[in-house]
Amino acid sequence: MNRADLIVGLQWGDEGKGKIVDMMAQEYEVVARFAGGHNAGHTIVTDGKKYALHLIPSGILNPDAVNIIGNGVVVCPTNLMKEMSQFENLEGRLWLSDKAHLILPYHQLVDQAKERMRGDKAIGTTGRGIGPAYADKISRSGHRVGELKDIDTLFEKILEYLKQNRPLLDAMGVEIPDEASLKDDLKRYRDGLLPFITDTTQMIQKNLKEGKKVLLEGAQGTMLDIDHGTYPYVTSSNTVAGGACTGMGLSPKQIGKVTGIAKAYCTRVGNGPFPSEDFGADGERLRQQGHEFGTTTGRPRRCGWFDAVAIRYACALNGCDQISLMKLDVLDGFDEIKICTGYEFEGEVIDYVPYDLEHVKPIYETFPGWDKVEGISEYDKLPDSAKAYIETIERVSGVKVGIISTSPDRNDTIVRS
Ligand code: 2SA
Ligand code: MG
Repeated sequence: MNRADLIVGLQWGDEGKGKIVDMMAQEYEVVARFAGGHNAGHTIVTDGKKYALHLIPSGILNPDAVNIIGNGVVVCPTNLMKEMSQFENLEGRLWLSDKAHLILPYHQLVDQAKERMRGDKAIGTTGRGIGPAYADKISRSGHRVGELKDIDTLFEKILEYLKQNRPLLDAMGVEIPDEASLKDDLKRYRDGLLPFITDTTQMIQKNLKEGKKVLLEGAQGTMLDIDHGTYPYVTSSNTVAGGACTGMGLSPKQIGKVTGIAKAYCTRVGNGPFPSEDFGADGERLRQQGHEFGTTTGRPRRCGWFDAVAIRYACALNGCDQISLMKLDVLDGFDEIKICTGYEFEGEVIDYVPYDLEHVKPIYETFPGWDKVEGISEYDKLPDSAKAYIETIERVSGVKVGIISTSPDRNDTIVRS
């Protein structure tokens, strides 16, 4: 029996998972998503053509790979179908779990209404209906992809749901879509998605048994995990390695090599604690040099220094075998580079992530910078100061930095054996 390799984000998302997943997807026969929804996203450019991926796994660009959207994902049919329209001949190459939950039009409206009601305490969600769809799943009033097989029954169930929730929806100012358009939507979803719906739990188990190479593609990052992240400023799913088991139908023993993706500095979109955020010129420079604007919503990302305390925590939670350090070239030209190696919390120095990350103060170690690492693809060619930086990350996290990226280009990647 083979085991499935896993890629997870170690920070607040946008670590650059896309580049590594895209590179690795070429070598795998099955690529699967296990959590999140179309709040995730990256753009892949191949042969001069640009593809925007939010829900479809990156293996779609490998003509020999099978792609699975697992049960732990929340699926907005409209967005999935739009994404699918970028590709031809998807039948047999893309599968959608019958147990995945649907994001229906009212979920997005509820997401946005709740954010408005929170005012300056807003989470800063992507406004895609992710939270409300997961909330319905957990409170056992959600609807699953498999229900699209019988849309008359699904239609009745949704009407009943809307009836029961009407007072709440009215209070939030959510306008419920009319019945005729709801019925049309459901027909559209069924016609577009039915050929792709299957029991993906059986499928993944069978693939592993047959010795196929399986890659699991995480979304967002560890610090956005519903349990282990900076709650309530998190997304609504388990983004950590454990989420790959529940969100795919795998046992912990079926997880193979775990690669944690981390950016050489730190970013976050949306609100919530971010101890090593830099509000000054350095933060602005990271944003400009790193083009730190969200791919899904275009929002400018908050920027700051590498947080080694958070990385150590993330490596432990995910069982990382290696770190893939991304965007090292963005630090090119800085005179000094900082790493947060501890927190000051309630008058004490701590080296772990506490319950309340809002009130910690970062403690930094400062390193000399370097001129340029952009485009370097051999470890030995890195400047000594860059090596010292990487080795500090290894020392603090206790995990080897096995991959280093020095530009968006696939070729500009250092793979250490
Ligand atoms: P939501 O919409 O309920 O999930 O929002 C809750 C919080 O989660 C944050 N969030 C994200 N932060 C960074 N990147 C995200 N997606 C990446 C992208 C994809 C990736 O490039 O768009 O790296 O996997 C993402 N999705 C959700 C959001 O800002 C809120 O703080
Ligand atoms: Mg991204």
